[in-house]
Amino acid sequence: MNRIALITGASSGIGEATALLLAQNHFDIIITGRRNERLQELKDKIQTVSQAEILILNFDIRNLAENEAALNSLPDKWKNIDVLINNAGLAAGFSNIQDGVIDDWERMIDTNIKGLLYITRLVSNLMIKNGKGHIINISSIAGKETYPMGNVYCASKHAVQSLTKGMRLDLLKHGIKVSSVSPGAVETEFSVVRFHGDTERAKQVYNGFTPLNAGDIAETILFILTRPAHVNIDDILIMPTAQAYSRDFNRVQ
Ligand code: NDP
Ligand code: 8X3
Repeated sequence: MNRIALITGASSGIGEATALLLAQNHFDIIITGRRNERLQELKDKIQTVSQAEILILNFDIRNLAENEAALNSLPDKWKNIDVLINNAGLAAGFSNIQDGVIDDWERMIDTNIKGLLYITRLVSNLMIKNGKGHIINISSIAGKETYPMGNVYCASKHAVQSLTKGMRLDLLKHGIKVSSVSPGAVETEFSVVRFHGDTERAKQVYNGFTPLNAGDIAETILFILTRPAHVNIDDILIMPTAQAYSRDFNRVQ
């Protein structure tokens, strides 16, 4: 019997690659995000490569009422969520603290921290009722180090690290596993979003070295999910070979 995974932010990047991989590894999947057409395309793609059942929940994770309505809309069978992958997130902007754009700050805090909390509260209650579960939070090297002009994004990912520990402690007595994955540079739509659609600037982030790709993170998540029942992977820090610190790269010019 397939396990059920709910992946937030499955319409691109790490979330999309994870949905594809888990669907080929005995999971039925709830895919979520704001771009419904992307989710529909992903569902169609998955169904050409696997027998997995896919359910789309199309909502903005920043909105508590939308989170509640989406989870309440689940048919009973889909409420047996075994795995929650808290992946939806973004960096918006790259500026010194004194020049920060308030709307960018709010989008990062509302998505990366508050959205993650909203859905975790809802799904962890279902997991407690079901007596099992595993939550994987997608953190970042930015959750372990703070780099110049990364201020609010780094703070939001430090919050994810702290919340991972908080969840692990509070859910311990319920037998629910909690893990985090902390990647360095992964080439997805992340930098295009960070630079507000400036694709040229986004490309420069990955100039001269081979970044991680979304599939690398999906494989790491699958590894975490396929450990025996008595093993909890608390955190994995995964970096490109050519990146040793958040701003230290071995670039070939
Ligand atoms: P992408 O931009 O490719 O994907 C981000 C996903 O998050 C999209 O599916 C997007 O869906 C979803 N999302 C963003 N805002 C919302 C929202 N308000 N409501 C619902 N869904 C939302 O980037 P990545 O795949 O790289 O990012 C995934 C996670 O990985 C993020 O948490 C990011 O911080 C983290 N990360 C990324 C790294 C990288 O270098 N790329 C490195 C370390 C961590 P939609 O727009 O359709 O709503
Ligand atoms: C994304 C990686 O280094 O741009 O979390 O913050 S970084």
